Amino acid sequence: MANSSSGTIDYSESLLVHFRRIESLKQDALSYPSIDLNNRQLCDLELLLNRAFFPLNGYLDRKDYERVLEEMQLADGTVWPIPICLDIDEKTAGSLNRGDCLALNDGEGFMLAILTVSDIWQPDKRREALTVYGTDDTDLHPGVRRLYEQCGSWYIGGRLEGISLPIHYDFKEIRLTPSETHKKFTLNGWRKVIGFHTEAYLHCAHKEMIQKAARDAGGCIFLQPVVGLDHPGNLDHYTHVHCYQEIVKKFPKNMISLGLSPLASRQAGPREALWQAIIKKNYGCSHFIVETDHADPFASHLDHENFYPPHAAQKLVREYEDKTFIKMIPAMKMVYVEDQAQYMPEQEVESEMNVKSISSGELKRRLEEDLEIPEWFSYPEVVAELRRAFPPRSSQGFTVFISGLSGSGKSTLAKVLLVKFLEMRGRPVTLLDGDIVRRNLSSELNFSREHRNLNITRIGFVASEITKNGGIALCAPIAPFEEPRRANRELISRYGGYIEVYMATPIEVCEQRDRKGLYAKARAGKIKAFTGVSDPYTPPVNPEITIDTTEISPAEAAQEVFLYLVEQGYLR
Ligand code: PPS
Repeated sequence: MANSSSGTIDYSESLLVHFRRIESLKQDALSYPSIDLNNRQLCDLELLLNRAFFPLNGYLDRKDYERVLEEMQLADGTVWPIPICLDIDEKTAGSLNRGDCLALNDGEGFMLAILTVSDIWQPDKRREALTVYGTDDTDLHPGVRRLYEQCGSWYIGGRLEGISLPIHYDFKEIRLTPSETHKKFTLNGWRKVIGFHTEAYLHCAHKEMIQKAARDAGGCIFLQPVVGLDHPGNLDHYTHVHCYQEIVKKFPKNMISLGLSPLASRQAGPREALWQAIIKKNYGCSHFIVETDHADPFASHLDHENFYPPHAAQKLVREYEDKTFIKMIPAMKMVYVEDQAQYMPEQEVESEMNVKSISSGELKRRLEEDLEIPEWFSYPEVVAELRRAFPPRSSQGFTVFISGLSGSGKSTLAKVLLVKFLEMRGRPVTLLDGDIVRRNLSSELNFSREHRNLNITRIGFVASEITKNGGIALCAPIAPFEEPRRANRELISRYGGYIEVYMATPIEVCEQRDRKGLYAKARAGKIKAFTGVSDPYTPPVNPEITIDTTEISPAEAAQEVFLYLVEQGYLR
């Protein structure tokens, strides 16, 4: 910013200087190596560039990283509980040196920032897992699983120079940066602002709880839901934001502001809550509502115990209030008291009062079965959004994933089902038989474990798109390994039904049939790594349906699948 001779600040000149600098950065960057960031990394980069991660001005170097792990502070003593480093693969690490510049791009190769590398090192992931998450067991904690399985094995630290914030085309008006929220709060005359962070759908009880917290603290509310990690075509994302937009309308005027946050959650419980508190402070909040099970990987999972002890997150955020300068407000559970037709804090409920609630599992069931959702529980506008996004099972798409040995009856079953579904004319149907896929989608793949898994992941991706758009995907590959089957289940069940059918026909029967003569060739050593003969087949862990076609006809096998689909509400 320059001072003109009249003593006033000349903003136009300052902007010009800024744009010139960006242009020259971009020019220089043409000679730098570059990497395209994944969604997770883009979230971190956006919050580094927009200063939500203040005081960080880039990725942690090794000294800061070590201190963050051990003491939850940077090398200079500033509180910072979560390591923010750029993870890269070994090859990229080998090509970089300290002092090098690296261009950071989005998924389309659009340049967003220049990183001047100050440190490159191989982190001890076990230590990071133990200190940040409290365990190094990948089965116990999804954050640890992500660290081990999805993050590169090398880290780089260094200063960032921003060229552009990641580009978003959706909900631009509520993607507020910290400087924009500060400005908004000041213009509204808000001095006390209560930050509320969420990833969940909000209903009446949440609204009552947030409003009560604001009233008690004498402040206004900054509702900051998390968005950003989902596939851009994921309907869930839009439903979430539309629901938040509806719920905001239920608060008194000029009391609440909505801003989306591209935070890549670590699900690290207390540490994450403290991190979020610092971020909320950077957005201009004076208070922060912390849940009993804040950032727990299993928060609101009815069928899974929480990983962190209850209230641990609240305790930690409170302990650090003097250093973070943001006050912790414990989230209060509100329940609906029928006799009084109103919500009240759970701790104030007396034994003779009739309390009502609907769990998230029950809400899901009511949506799936098209049942009533009462107005005391949620607002009609929110329910309408949810009904649009989660239609009853009878109009959802689904995938029937048939896995089993060659000759076990997969293709025959898939073909009978195809004909039956086409006859019914309810939903569009697509057959992804092993042979068809190998010819059209995976022609370059061989039968190594890696290529088989890639083949199954591709099938899963196509099936997820079909399911998302309300169709039926019939998949019939051998799919001999559990990991890609599990990944497909996770991906597809987000969009509709996933029905795994295990063809348990014994190998002796398959081999006896040997319609393609492949078993004979495999036994003679003419086909290498043939499933069941010289390559393993791991049966599915928890299939919805198991069928042995030794004694039953294809029509009977198809009938079993039909009965299951009717019983589960996918077919009427
Ligand atoms: S996988 O493992 O799921 O990727 O296999 P898939 O894509 O279903 O392909 C299986 C069909 O390929 C033929 N074939 C082999 N199968 C198993 N192992 C080896 N080495 C192999 N080589 C070729 C075989 O005809 C399979 O078809 P189906 O319909 O199962 O008999």
